[in-house]
Amino acid sequence: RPIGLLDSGVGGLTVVKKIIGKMPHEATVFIGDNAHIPYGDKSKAEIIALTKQSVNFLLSKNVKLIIFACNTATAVAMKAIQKEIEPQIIGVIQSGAVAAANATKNKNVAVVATKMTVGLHAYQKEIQTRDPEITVNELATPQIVPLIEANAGHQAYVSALKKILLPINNLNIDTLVLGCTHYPIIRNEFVQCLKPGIQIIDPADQVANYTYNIMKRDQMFTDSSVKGKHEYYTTGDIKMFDELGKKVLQDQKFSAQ
Ligand code: DGN
Repeated sequence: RPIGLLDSGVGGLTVVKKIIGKMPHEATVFIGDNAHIPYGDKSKAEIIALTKQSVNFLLSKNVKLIIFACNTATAVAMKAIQKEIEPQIIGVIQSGAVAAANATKNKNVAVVATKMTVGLHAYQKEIQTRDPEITVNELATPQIVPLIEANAGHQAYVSALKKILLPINNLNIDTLVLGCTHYPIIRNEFVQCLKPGIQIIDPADQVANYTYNIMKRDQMFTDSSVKGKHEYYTTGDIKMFDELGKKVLQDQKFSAQ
């Protein structure tokens, strides 16, 4: 049985990449709800309803585990939906918070994410549960996802990030969490626009380790003599999804459905 992953768009593919890297024998099914991007500006009820649709799609694919490869869906819908379904759901926020709490030396962290994730203080709560002394500066950056979904290109990303990251560069932080799964796609541009010395946390690294540990504990691994198959679905424009998917996964065999 495959591992299921969902996102509101192509951002979740950054998590798929880490999962495949960590567990190459596992099959995966990904659904990107590109028709309804961005989730970050929608109401809670809308986000829950849309996330449920993607979950039902993944359940129809007989997945053994579901990863919410979307911070917004994790913050809003994970707890409610977990109560209704059998397979375990793994979100990205808890993992990102653990990684950030472990990484910061000066106990001053920033998080960039969608309006919804920031409005719910999802990262602040999780990070401060681990260490109440850590200051968590949260910044909503809704400008970035539409640029990435439109494949806007290096120059567009750099000029947007230069403005967006100004307040972050003026804080005395040593750690920045990419609290939206789209952002690692333009990690190089983040590095270029951030003050030197600030370390970047991609929660997906920790998500892959966490998922591996859960699957080991519950003996959920598949036969390691076969290489996993990967399926990619979108509710939106297949051509665009295919183009971006090939770029994110650097896989010429990537094929959207
Ligand atoms: N990729 C989603 C997240 O991690 O929150 C957000 C994308 C969006 O809907 N704006």
